Amino acid sequence: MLTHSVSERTAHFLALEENFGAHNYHPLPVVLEKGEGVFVYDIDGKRYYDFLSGYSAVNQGHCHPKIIKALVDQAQKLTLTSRAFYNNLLGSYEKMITQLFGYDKVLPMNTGVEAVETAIKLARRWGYSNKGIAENKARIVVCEDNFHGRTSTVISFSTDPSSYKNFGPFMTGFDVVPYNNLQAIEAAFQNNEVAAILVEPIQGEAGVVVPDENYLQGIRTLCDEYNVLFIADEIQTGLCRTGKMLACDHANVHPDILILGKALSGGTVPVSAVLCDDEIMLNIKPGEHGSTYGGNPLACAVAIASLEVLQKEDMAKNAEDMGALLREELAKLNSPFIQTIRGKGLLNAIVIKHSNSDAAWELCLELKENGLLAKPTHGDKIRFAPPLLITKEQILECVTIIQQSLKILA
Ligand code: IF1
Repeated sequence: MLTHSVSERTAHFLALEENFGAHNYHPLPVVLEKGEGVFVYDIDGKRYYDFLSGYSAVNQGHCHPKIIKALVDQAQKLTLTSRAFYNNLLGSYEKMITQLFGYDKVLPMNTGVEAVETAIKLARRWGYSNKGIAENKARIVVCEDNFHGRTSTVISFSTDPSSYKNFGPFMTGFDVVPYNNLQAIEAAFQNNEVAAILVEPIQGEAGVVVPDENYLQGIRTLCDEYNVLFIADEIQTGLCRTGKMLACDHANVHPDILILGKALSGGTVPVSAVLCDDEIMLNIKPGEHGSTYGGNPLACAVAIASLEVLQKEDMAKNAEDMGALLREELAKLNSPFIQTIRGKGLLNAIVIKHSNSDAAWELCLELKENGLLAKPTHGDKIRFAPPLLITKEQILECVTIIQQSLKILA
């Protein structure tokens, strides 16, 4: 077993979090102090490539100057009005994001899971008001190995015991089907109490599971046939991460409800959004849903800048090209320890093959020593998801770091 020592300063910060913070994470032993573009720097000034990007919240790169400028300028004017009053940014942000994604309206929230909860309420409300489902009978189809957040409702339909065990009792009204299986969805849709299906276009937490080419189009077709709403959770896959503005764009599919989060704020403050057309959105009347910070002017300023940066710097194209290069170069390593390389754009993962169940963790410790930060998901998978402005030279340097680090598994 390798022992990776840490500096005294690092040990000091690890101890603070150990002693005074909840133990709801098991972070890599590195203490970060600064971020800029694809790089983060620890408290000893060491530089790392960030291959996690805040779980895809930092698509635009750490502290993107245009996003930070928008944040700082607005922070000195007005940060929060509450929705009891109007503000001068919300309407223009709403116009921009609805026209960009092709929906009538947006409901602004903060964290991703709040947007997922909002989408669930909108779908149920539509089920009762528009589809005629009996009160409290609406069902929503979800997929095995889903990850949509950590509130009590959302973990109610998780299939991962580490997300739901001993957090019951659970919310009812959800039917679980295997991912990437259209027959299972059609079977679930035979129940006319089904109001919607909630799905990740690519399953992120499950280890970047990319479905068959026809999957999303198949869901769209089934939803049209059975009058079921298609809810796409693009919180992790959206905003250029997979090589298109939305992962659904690869399949030319338009969901009925689109959920965005994470990179909508470029990693500054929590900003999420639920987009859909009037037929669905206007079922929620004044006073029936909301949030203290939802749609605050600071969030609007940052979201406008974050969306502008993604478009002006054509980050989808770069994600497409650099992702293809990354997967190609990883394959060329022909490593006996890499079982699978998979992903789309710059949302990628490798599956480690090794007799030691800690191999992925050990590899991540070695990657850290060599200047690249990544973290295992579900034991043997390591997500490789750098900020979308990474260059070809940087990708090649990172592949060399990965190649060098794999040697510790021998
Ligand atoms: C953690 C995972 C990733 C998400 C999708 C909704 C949410 C997320 C597709 C909720 C959030 C985050 C949560 C964070 C780690 C990270 C994560 F490992 F948990 F699953 F990215 F894969 N839908 N994902 O990925 O958004 O409320 O967090 O803003 O909980 O450890 P949130």
